[in-house]
Amino acid sequence: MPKLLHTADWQMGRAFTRFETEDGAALVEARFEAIETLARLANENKCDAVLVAGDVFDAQTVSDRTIRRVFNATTAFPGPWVMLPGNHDAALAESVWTRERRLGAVPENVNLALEPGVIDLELQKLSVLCAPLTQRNTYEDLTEPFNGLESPEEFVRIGLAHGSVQGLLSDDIDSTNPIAPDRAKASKLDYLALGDWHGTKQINERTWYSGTPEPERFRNNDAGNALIVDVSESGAAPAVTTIPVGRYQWHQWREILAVQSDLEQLLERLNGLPESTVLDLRLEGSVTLAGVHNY
Ligand SMILES: [Mn+2]
Repeated sequence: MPKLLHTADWQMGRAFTRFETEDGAALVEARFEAIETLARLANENKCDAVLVAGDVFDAQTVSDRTIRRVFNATTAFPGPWVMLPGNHDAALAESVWTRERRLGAVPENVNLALEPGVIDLELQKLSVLCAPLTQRNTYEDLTEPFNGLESPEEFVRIGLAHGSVQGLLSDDIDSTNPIAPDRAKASKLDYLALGDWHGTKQINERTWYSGTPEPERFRNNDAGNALIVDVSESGAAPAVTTIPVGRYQWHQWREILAVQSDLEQLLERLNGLPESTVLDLRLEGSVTLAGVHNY
């Protein structure tokens, strides 16, 4: 009865330069904490494996320190991790992943899917079919070879990929890194774990985007979650549970102030926000300055 934790799009090493230095640093810290939270969640839910569907790192050039901290943060979950290169951390001949290996930073229980193919987790009876990006952009569907990949019959068959499901997400016409919407069915996958879309999104019964665990933009719909995927046996429909893990909530407010009470209501809403809020507030309109006009 394999149970998985599905996550993606950590974008580690991203700098938040548009913010004040200390605020940006807090957002960076939150991303490391998110990995620790995921590891803890995998333990609490007795997961058999953690799958990271690409863009673990924001860039090939992240610091050695970031690399070490990422793998340190994973140590709380001693079971197998499978990490897939995405477009930001593609498995180039020389990449962030080859640097990690040279640094000796990758723990033994972390599997790096640097080449297309199957990673069999014997103990967990799991076959993970991997479609890593080996360049930043491709116009081929890298999950297409899944159709021809064999896996042991009694093993649960899981796909792991990073890109755009065609025809379902907005503005994806001719988009790079395409993925066929019916891939899970065509390749007889029990579940297809996807990354690249930063919000949590179900594509069909067996195909989901987990979204990023810690929001980092104002416009990612339903970001800040991880998915717990329970496949009772090979062929059974997966039970997928969305677990909120994000620390900061990002809001974008566009407010029009017309009368005095609009301002009062806005102040009330601002006071009601939790401390862990990132708010982009833009105001329009005009109000009198309360108490100034009484002469
Ligand atoms: Mn991506």
